[in-house]
Amino acid sequence: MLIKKSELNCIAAKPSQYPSEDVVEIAFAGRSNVGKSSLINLLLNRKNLARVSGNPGKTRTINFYSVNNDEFRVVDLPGYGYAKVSKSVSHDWGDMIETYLKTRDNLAIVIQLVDSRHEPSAQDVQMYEWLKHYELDGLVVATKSDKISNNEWAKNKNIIRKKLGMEKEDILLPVSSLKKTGCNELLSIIGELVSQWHDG
Ligand SMILES: Nc1nc2c(ncn2[C@@H]2O[C@H](COP(=O)(O)OP(=O)(O)O)[C@@H](O)[C@H]2O)c(=O)[nH]1
Ligand SMILES: [Mg+2]
Repeated sequence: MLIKKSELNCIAAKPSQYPSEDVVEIAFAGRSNVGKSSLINLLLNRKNLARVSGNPGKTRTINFYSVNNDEFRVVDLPGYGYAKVSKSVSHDWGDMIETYLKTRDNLAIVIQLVDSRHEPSAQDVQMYEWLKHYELDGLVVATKSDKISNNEWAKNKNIIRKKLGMEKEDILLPVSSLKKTGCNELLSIIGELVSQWHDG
């Protein structure tokens, strides 16, 4: 998959603000600070398309990016689990994500990000359960893989799979936005999904 062009398409807080459903969407979900913006910037080959946050928990919107003149969209879902937001705000985010998941006919998959160093949180588990429920699961990316050794990863990948309840055929892919590892694999999986979608 060659990324020739990417641009912000739309910022939405509610469904009436979503863009049209005629372009296939690949969404990214994960807790705040997991490295979602860094990964999107790297994949889309843009330094500052998605903002890398020194101020986690600020994004309360769903951001849609158009790639290759609407060949597909990348959708940045609000980060969850930031400790310093109130219960009600955190509830809004859950609502916002679930509303998107359940209403979006052009959504091919949600790529869930978890930190390669840690056991998934209760909210990570909840998120993966939603994805399974809406049949949008199957691809989990473990971020910041530069921060752990191969030995630790060998251990952590089993912990992550087990805690999320991933099926054998589900993919768990370690990536590092810092070292730029795992990104070509991820792009080729995305390319495959996008072409499957275009082939109907
Ligand atoms: N070491 C390392 N740090 C990363 C990586 N990806 C993101 N970070 C750092 O993690 C923090 C959160 O990243 P950001 O992309 O804003 O996360 P988001 O809140 O999920 O969008 C920033 O300080 C990034 O520089 C990575 O692959 N390796
Ligand atoms: Mg972000």
